[in-house]
Amino acid sequence: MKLKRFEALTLQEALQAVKAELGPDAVIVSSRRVQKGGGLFGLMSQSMVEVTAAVDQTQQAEAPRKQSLAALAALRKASAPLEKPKPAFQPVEPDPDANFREQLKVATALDPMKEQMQEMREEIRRLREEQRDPERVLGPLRHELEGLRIVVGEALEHRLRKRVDGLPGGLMEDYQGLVAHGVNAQIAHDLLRSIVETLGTVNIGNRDMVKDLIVDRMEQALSAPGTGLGKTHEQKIMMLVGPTGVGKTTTVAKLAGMARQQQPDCKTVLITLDTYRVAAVEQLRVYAKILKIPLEVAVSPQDLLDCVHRHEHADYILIDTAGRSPRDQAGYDELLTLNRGRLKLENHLVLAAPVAESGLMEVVRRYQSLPIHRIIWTKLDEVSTYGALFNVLSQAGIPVSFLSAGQRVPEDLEVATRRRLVELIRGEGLGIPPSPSLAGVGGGRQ
Ligand SMILES: Nc1nc2c(ncn2[C@@H]2O[C@H](COP(=O)(O)OP(=O)(O)OP(=O)(O)O)[C@@H](O)[C@H]2O)c(=O)[nH]1
Ligand SMILES: [Mg+2]
Repeated sequence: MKLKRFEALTLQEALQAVKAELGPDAVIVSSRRVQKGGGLFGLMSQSMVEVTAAVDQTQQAEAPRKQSLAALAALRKASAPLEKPKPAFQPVEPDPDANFREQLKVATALDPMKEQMQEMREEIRRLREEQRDPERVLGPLRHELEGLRIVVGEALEHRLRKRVDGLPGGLMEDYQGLVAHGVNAQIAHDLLRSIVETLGTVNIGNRDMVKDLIVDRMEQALSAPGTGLGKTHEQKIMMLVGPTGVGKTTTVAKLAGMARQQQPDCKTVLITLDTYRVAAVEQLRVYAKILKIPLEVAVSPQDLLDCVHRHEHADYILIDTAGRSPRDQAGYDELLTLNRGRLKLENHLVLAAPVAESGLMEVVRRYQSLPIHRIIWTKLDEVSTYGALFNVLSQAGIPVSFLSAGQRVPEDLEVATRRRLVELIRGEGLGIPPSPSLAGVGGGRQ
């Protein structure tokens, strides 16, 4: 067996060289692409094909004999009489080049596939390396994200600067503080702009003056406060209305408790109109029992009138109503009917602080024509910013009567003042002191 290596620019050329030197019986052992030459740093290197071929030397030694036999046969064929009849079946002469041609065909087909395989191997190697070192992939992504963050930050900053156009730099912090607490950007801007106009350029640098004026202006933007339970010589009939689950019944019980604590000589009566919800009456009955005050259940406007007449000497009549969605027209019409009757009702719309500002405004718009005399804010303990309250109140122009910040009955209720509201809106906290609740009623805080 003889082994020999051939190099050529193309595979075909290399195979021709193999055939010329080793004959058609040569077998291709391997073929591959190699870079050749190129001098310094391989700059001028060239891609070549390297073919290793083998041939059985005994066969090769027979080649000249085969050639002379073939030549003899050809001579015989030429000298044979022309008329010799052809046999019906002619044996096929073995083609000495067939094997070689077949090899050439296979090698030609394999050559591009080999290159593709090489590329795939390279890709797999690269992927494996990336897996081993994810930072190589994540690094550029991280840089891109950082770039985006900077661009978005700059765009926001630009918007903010445009919006606070006209505000001196010294008020920027106040502006951002109000907006961070949920005060509408436009409302905050208008408020601070009015302060700039009042203080002028001389006093705008005086932080104390600025702070006091912010508080003053915010208080002015809120309607005159409610009077709490404020004892009057007239009977006070307070009716709590509002969407479902906002804390109407709990607040009615808290109000009854507050009345009892603050004015022990006053007589309070509870009336519930909520006969829709299972256990609604029971819920209030428990509180009435603990507070030792009467509870009436009214099922119609006439019934309500009769109840009130029965308790004409009571100082406070607190009415609980069924929760109504702002889209419940029939329920709203019932409340309208009550208000058009002979009773002088003071309607307190109960709003829960966790509701989105748009939802709060929808409720206010819905109930406005009752009319709403006061707003009670509940669940203040469930949110951390109160800017939305300011937005709603300054648009609606309705005073706030009470603030509720917890489930404890009657403790978690306080009379609203404008100062207190502004404190809350400016982020100065709830600060309601903890105290024991009515024995186990109202689902007090754990
Ligand atoms: N965290 C917190 N929960 C409150 C507050 N006020 C009421 N709740 C709770 O809110 C839930 C609903 O209170 P309810 O008084 O039944 O509400 P409602 O408006 O009468 O409900 P409906 O009669 O079904 O419309 C209860 O679990 C109360 O304890 C509050 O200020 N803070
Ligand atoms: Mg209720």
